Order: sequence, then structure tokens, then C-alpha cells
Amino acid sequence: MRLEYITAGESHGPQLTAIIRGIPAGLFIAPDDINSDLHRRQLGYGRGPRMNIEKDTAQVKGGIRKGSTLGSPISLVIENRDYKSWEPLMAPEPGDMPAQKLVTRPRPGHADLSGAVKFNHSDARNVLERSSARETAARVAVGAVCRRLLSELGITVYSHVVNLGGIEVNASGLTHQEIMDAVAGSELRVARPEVEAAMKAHIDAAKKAGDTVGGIYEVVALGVPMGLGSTMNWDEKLDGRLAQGLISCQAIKGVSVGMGFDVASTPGSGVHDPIGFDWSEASEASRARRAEAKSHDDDEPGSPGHNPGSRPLQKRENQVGEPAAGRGPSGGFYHLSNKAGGIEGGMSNGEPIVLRAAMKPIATLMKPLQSVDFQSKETFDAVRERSDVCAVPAAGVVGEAIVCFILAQAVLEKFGGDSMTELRRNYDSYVQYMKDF
Ligand code: EPS
Repeated sequence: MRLEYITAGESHGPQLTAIIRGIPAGLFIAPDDINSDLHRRQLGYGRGPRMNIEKDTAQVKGGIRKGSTLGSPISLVIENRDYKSWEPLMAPEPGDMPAQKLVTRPRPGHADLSGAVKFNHSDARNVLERSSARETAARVAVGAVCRRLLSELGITVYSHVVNLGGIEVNASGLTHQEIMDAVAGSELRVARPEVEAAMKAHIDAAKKAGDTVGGIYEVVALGVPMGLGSTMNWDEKLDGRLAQGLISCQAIKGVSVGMGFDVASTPGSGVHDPIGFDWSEASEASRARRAEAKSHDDDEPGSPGHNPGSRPLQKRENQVGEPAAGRGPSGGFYHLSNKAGGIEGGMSNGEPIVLRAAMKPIATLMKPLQSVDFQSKETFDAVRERSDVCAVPAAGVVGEAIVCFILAQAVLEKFGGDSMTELRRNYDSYVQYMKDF
């Protein structure tokens, strides 16, 4: 069965709900595993007043007993505290909407206009309540469950902001652990605290001008084994699935893998990652096969063991993060660099998966752009809704959740298992096979 989830709920409705199907039995999950991610999503300089109202926590309504998953669908609920103030407008019971409360001047850049036309609504609130980034709280809860599953296999997913409104953060020279530590103590989730003051000033200036700020976050998955996803069919390719997941997040406009768009202006020799082999954990059988192959080095060209190009092993490039710490299970084949961002041919290649996502500035502007009223067709300022000035740090946390889900889905596809014990057994046997390949 494929790992799947669905979310339901409006931004100012009673609650958000997420149902996850396909998590194996026997995965231990404590409330804080989910709530700590929900809390991180609420942080960040530049968030709007809503974040002071909500204190997002997930209530488990099914699928987990005494801290352990049952293999049944997992149902998670996040209450919208703000519903108390919105009940007269948002209650599900039948009732009339006062005309002056209708949202009829759609915001450029939001779902308001296309959504109202598509679903035949005269009130854009019927669309914006669902298109709101509030929905990402439910996705973060789902991602937190998937993160627990991945951590059982030694996979870690983290993110950091690498550009905010054009101000760049250069994390090169830092290890993955150093980036994670810096981000945990940074309001803007950046690896270099010295850039924070300029970023905050930029957000303050935008706020004063009634404007908003976008940016780029990077999400990294460490410890991913070679072979997740598939090269055989378009919809199985891991990079395609990750990109679709990330770009489905509100306000994300671009996703890149590894070197991203820089590949276009770099020659092939600077884009692809040379291959090495680590013998340290190979079995006796594998060493014997090597000895046999070496004995054929002087054979005729074209014969199976012929190896005229044999050359000394190159050392792996030192890149962002400690090389060995970020790779999948140790031993066997690896790459000397990671310009591909951990994915080749639609499959994980054992190196850290490195993705970037660009977020546009939020579409709700306090100094609004022109809009046209649904009824009168006259031009007006677009509606102002309470909103954030900048939510790039929060988007990074959402990006982590999305990556956790897609990786967990790909892990379960490859290794299967109705229980965590079975998954673990399948995974361990694959790891041993890889070392010997
Ligand atoms: C958000 C909740 C929303 C917004 C924001 C993110 O709450 P409200 O609309 O009540 O202020 O703060 O959503 C948007 C920016 C958007 O465009 O929808 C949240 O929980 O993250």
C-alpha cells in the first residue's frame, strides 16, 4: 500500500485535520515529536499576529495506541484557536452571510480570483480559507510522523534560509551539524547569524511600506541510501516527486536540485560527480571477486576483467557538511562530490539530497495592488487580510515536512513492511547487499 495523506480544514474554521494511511505498525511517536515541528513552523521574524493567537499542537484521534502506531490510518487534529472569533462567519451550519462581509476584491497573486470563478463563488473567502498557508500546519504534522519513521533508518532532514529578499547566506565551510545548530538559535533560520540584522531591517522596511518579502530555503536529507525512487517511469522519479511536493506548498515558485540552474552554464566535467569505492566494510566474498577481477587486468581489451584505465583513488571533495556524516550507509560506492544534490536518473545516489525552493513574497499587501470588484466591475484596491510580511523561515519547516513525506513514501515503496520490525529487516539486508555490490 502506498503511503498517502489528505488534509482538511479552513484557515478560520474549527480545526485542521490530517489522515495518513500506510505507516507501518510499531513506530513509536511521542506528542512532542509532532508538536516541536508545529512550534518551529510558527516562528520567524516577520510573521503576522495570527501566530500569537495560535499555539499549534496535534491531537491524535486514531492510529496510535500507547505511543505506538497500529498500522491503521493515523488521524491528527490541530485546533484553530482563532475560530472563536470567526464562528459567525465560518460556522458550518446553514445561515446567511451579511453582504458587507463578502470578499469581492480579489488579491493579485492569491487564489481568490481563479478560485472564485472556478468554483462559482461570489465570496472569495470560500476559496482563500482553504488556499491559506494555514493548511501547511497539517502538512507539518504529517511530515513529523514521517520524520520519525525516517529517523529509525538513520535519515535526518533539515532546512535553512539561504536568501531573504535578495540577501544571501553563504553556508560553505560549515558542517551539516554546524548549520543545524546555528539555525536552531536563529530567528530567521539562517546558518550565519551575522546576516540577520540586515534581513530584519529589510523585513521592517517592507512592513512599513505595506509590502512583503520572499526568499529561498534549502532542505537537506542526510543518510539516504542509494536507490530510492526509480528511473523507469516518469512518475516514480524521486527528483520529480520532491519538486512536485515542494512546489505544491503555498507561494513556492521554483525548486532546484543540487547545482540547480547553474548546470546550464557549467561544462559537464564541472557538473557530474566522480565515483569512488570504500572497501572498509566489504565482505570476504566481495574481496575475493575483486582479486579475481584484478588478475584479469592484462587480458584482451573487451574481456570482462580488462581494466586498462585503473588509476589511484581520488579523495572526496570537502563540501558543505562533513562528507561521511551526510552520506547514506557507509561502505561501497560513493561520489567524490555532490553537485547532483544526491539524485541521479531519478534515484537517490547515496549522497545528501540537497534541494532549494524559492518563495514569492506573500500576496496579501497592506498597500494593495489594483483589483476589480466581482459585482460592480469597478476598480478598487485589493482586499487586505491579516497576513505575514515574511514567512520564508516557516516555509523551510514546511519544506522539511514535505521532503520527509516523499522520502518516507519512497522508503516504504522500496523496503515495504507492515511493521517497523519488518521494514528494518528489509532495510538492513539491502544495506549489506549495497556494501558488497
Ligand atoms: C498562517 C495563517 C494565516 C496567515 C498566513 C499563514 O492566518 P490569518 O489569515 O488568520 O492571519 O497568517 O497565511 C497567509 C499568509 C496566506 O496568504 O494565506 C499560518 O498558520 O501559517
